[in-house]
Amino acid sequence: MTKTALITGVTGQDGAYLAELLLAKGYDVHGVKRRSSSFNTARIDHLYQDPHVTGARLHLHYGDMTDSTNLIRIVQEVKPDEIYNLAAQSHVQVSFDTAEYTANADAIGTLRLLEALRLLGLAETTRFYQASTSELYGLVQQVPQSETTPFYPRSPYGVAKLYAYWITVNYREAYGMHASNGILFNHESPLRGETFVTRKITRAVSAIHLGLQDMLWLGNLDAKRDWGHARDYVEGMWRIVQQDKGDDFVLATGETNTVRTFVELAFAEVGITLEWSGTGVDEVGRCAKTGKTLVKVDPRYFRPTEVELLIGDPAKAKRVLGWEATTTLAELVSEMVREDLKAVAREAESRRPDEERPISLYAAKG
Ligand code: NDP
Ligand code: GDR
Repeated sequence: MTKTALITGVTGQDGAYLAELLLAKGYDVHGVKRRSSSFNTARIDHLYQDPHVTGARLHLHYGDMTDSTNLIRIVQEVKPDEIYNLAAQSHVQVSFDTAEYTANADAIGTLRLLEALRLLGLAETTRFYQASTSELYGLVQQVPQSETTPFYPRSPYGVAKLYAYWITVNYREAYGMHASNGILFNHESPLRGETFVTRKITRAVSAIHLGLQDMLWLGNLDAKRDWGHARDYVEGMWRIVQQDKGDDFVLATGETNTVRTFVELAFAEVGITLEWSGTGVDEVGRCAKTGKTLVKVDPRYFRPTEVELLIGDPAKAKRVLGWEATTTLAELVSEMVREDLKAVAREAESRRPDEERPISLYAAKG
């Protein structure tokens, strides 16, 4: 029997990897995408199948997590065996500027989907996966962080995701739903959004190497993150949903590194060794060979409240799901820089000869 999955957030990093995985497993995949004034399907264009040709297995629906009737209609039409709720305003810093919207999409949006399942009589048949996050841990209580570590979110994003986490647990307990939380630590890839720190770094390193950008501006270099590869993590999501019962799992590598280390590894990929001097907002990273300043700190990227240290304990996932992260940080950085060298070069080629626009507009953003 062909299984049907519905993915909200299919146009995002994880949505793209998950859609690819589920299609390879023979699923019919339905994705929710937002209407946008410019194309927003670049990450899944390679998976797109002409709906006029019979046998197409990827189907896209316009929708939004803030629109209850839209979500009810999509769930009614698709009647999925599995829902992967990945849609979210997922940028922590942006959530301080758009706190209400973030709560609406990330917290109440999750409730809307769960309620749609109840209203449509699908609560006992459709399995539900919630994209929970290590941002729930926030202010350090204990490390490494596991399924039993207390939560203390530090941003409107983290607080919205806390609601989504608990409403998922509550619907599992109240209505016997097969509903699960994947508490995923940071996972990255060449498809990562350009304003998250890893991709901002690998794009900037590529543009600097190609002579298209002078400098990389960053915020807190001391923050520590447990970084894995998105491809590994979507496999974990699928395994969580295949369990006999809904449950909550941490997916992480179990290793942590500073933003500074990520920057060093990325520059090393293009043959540049960095030397650091100064502290706090005066810290700079220079090319050891030429002395040229390549990295500076801009306090605009500091967060009102920061999550300083994340390191996950994936023991339960290993024991129950047989899941383990397979990509080292060095491999991840290397793949991201290699792909960005190609992407940035392509972008540079496509510019008009007279165009002054900097290659990396992201240098000045998130
Ligand atoms: P992205 O930001 O890359 O993707 C988010 C997706 O959600 C995009 O498809 C986006 O659409 C969509 N979206 C945003 N707002 C809405 C809305 N109101 N209605 C419908 N769709 C919406 O995130 P990731 O792929 O990295 O993450 C997937 C999920 O996992 C998110 O919920 C995130 O919070 C969570 N998470 C991510 C982690 C990570 O390290 N990547 C770690 C832990 C949790 P559009 O393309 O149009 O913007
Ligand atoms: P995060 O990811 O907040 O962990 O959330 P992000 O890459 O944005 O930040 C990681 C750390 O790097 C520091 N930092 C900077 N961050 C950004 N974006 N830009 C900068 O210039 C910069 N300089 C330093 C940040 O302060 C932070 O400490 C991600 C998202 O995918 C969430 O949706 C997800 O839930 C969590 O990971 C797990």
